[in-house]
Amino acid sequence: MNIENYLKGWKKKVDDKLDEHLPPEEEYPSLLHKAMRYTVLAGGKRIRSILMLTAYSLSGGRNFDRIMPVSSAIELIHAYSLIHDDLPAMDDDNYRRGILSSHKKFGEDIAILAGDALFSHAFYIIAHSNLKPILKEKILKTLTTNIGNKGIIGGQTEDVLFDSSYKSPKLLRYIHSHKTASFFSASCEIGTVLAEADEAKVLAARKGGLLMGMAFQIQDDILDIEGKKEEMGKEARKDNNKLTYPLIYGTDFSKVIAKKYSSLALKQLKKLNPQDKTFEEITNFLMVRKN
Ligand code: GRG
Repeated sequence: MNIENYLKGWKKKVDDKLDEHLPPEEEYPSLLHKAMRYTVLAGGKRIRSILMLTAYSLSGGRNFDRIMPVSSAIELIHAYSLIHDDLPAMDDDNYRRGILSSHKKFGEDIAILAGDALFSHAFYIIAHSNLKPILKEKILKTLTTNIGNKGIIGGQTEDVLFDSSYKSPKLLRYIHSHKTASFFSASCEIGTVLAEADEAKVLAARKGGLLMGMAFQIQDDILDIEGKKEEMGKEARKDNNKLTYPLIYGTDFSKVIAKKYSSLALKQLKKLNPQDKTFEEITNFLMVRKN
């Protein structure tokens, strides 16, 4: 299998569904809808969705049409977190996905509202999907556990509160596992839940996703140091006041740690389908990514 074609193929399907699920620009209030579509459709690897879809497929799921709304919901929540993360009160970033960040394009007021609207639209899409009620309930539990105070927002809170006089490895692990890895964990877990896989597989997906998310965020920290703006679609060297793996362990050792997390992730994710190599290929791809 050619992993780049695999990722491209899924990205196209995810993008098409997003286009369908987002309100049209002309619909009143038009500026809000323009801003919602602007960041979501600007690009993005769609990696969380692809992990969900891969976990679903490797756990025996076949009804992709039915579950695609969940991929849209995942991407809308992710885009919401990016828009809010870029705001001056957070990371204050001017660029995202190769274009001006939402608040630079539309102003802070509309960017905040677009983020909020994307967040609620994600749940609207799940609520209106054709999934069985029990599956809706299960995935909502997983999603809300991982994106709220016990997940992304908890991690983001410690990220913004970081004070350079307290460089603790334990705090670093808390920030990375919550700010980023919890959403990876939720995405993999949701794939297995939608495929109605057994508990052992659901647990393996949850653990494997978390470990993969750790590797991903460490790689993100390294890219901030070594990456190029044109390739990343956002400014580099923005993490100077952040608690990162390179800050505590240096760049070279951070690469070793990221590899270790990747191989631990793979050990778990392999349990969904031991013969299949897709997760191995995705993990390798993520380790050499340039954005
Ligand atoms: C929306 C739940 C929620 C929270 C709002 C602002 C905030 C609170 C959280 C920020 C969390 C955040 C943005 C973490 C960074 C994670 C990260 C590495 C983002 C980049 O993800 P990629 O590389 O981006 O997958 P693309 O553009 O490819 O989708």
